[in-house]
Amino acid sequence: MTTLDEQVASALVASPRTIASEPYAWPYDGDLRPENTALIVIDMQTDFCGKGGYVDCMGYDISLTRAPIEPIRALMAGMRAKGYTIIHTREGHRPDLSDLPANKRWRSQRIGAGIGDQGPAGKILVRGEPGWEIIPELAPLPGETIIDKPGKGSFCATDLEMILRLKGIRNIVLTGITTDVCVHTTMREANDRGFECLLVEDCCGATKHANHLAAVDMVKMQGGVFGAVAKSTDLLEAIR
Ligand code: C5J
Repeated sequence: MTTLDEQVASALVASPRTIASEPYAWPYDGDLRPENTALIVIDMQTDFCGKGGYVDCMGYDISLTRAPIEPIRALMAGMRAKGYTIIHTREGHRPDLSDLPANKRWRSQRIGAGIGDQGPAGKILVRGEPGWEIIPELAPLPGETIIDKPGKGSFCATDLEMILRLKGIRNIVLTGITTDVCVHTTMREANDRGFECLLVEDCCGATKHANHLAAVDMVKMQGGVFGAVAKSTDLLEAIR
């Protein structure tokens, strides 16, 4: 009589499941299953990729942060269909701004998009405001976890780690915006906690394309210092 763990281990030795990624075939041990892998979709909110949101108010080109919408939609549909855990995050602050550090507010005011101030999409980066909502194209399904975070990393001041551990998740697929800020911070936090991370490059975007490219490149250094990088089509192919 073998245990479930032993059966999984021998199935992995017989046929490991990895995807075409750089700098190594991910996950490192070939243990890619819906039961142990989550897709995290980071901050696909109007404030980051919609007209009148935070990024738009700062004067950045939102076509860069909108570029990953369609690839994320396709990846999310494919992973949902196979039973993978889907988690969404939203960056935002309490309406009374009690969780907004003064320096974060000051910096945003300097660039003309004060967090907590009224903008075309409501109060900027404030929970419950129109700009803070996840865009309709990528709306969570009922029952999917949504993590509300006051900072850039999804593990800071949230229950994300507890939820992942209780679900038995050890592989994390990262998508969303922005590659160099919230996606990277979350990937670093997850990697330091021992999660096996994959950045899906066409499912991310930054406010400056060169920063997106640099952030992708950083992951691949030192043999995959934060994990690996793949394209969504290769991930979809692997889980087909
Ligand atoms: C930023 C984010 N860039 N979601 N937030 O402030 O990356």
